[in-house]
Amino acid sequence: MALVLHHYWRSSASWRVRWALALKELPWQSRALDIVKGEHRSPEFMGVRSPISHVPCLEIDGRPLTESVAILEWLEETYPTPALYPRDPWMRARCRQLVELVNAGTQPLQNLIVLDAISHEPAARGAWAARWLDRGLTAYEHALATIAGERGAASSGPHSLGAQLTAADIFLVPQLPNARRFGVDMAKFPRICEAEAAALATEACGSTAPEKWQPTE
Ligand SMILES: N[C@@H](CCC(=O)N[C@@H](CS)C(=O)NCC(=O)O)C(=O)O
Repeated sequence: MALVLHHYWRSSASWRVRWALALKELPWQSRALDIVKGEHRSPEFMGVRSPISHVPCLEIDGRPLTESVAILEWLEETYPTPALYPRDPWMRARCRQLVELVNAGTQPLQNLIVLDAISHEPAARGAWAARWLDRGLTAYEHALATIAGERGAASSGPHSLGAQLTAADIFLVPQLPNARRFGVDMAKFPRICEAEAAALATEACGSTAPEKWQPTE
């Protein structure tokens, strides 16, 4: 199967997909776009690959698929091991809840197109992004405490859902450089920081991090 990923090095949603591909050990071709330069708004990209002009887009044997949740679920169903979602239905639901806290409840509010609509003044953009990142991470930290209570304190951590890295971590961790960049006080989120440290230490994560994909010029 030929996999071609259209992505931007600093896009959190792009990092999710690079990471899932690495975990599944799938080879893929890279098509880098610079969304700060507006390359994702070209008629060719919007017309054929991503009508909403978002990265990432994974082309699967020439068929373009956007939305990182849909991409991860397709990868999971097509290449089930190693698993990105827990098998237990309740923990699977919890995993999807954490995924959506980031995907629907946090990331869209600090997206480039939203910041452009809010203000072109850096301080105002930063305050807006920090506000919604702080809200989303507060909810995520709270959810981790609830889940740990359900599972028993002994089984909590180091990852979001316990011993195994899951899709929840793959959505959470790429959001955190943005939170720091916009000045969110990460000391308020000890479990999130623990999950981040554990995820960053995994082999598959390393090659997929933004700095590995940052253009040299
Ligand atoms: N829900 C989408 C979000 C995609 C998204 O928002 N991508 C951002 C980069 S992280 C983007 O392309 N932004 C372009 C813009 O704001 O103009 C997904 O998970 O794939």
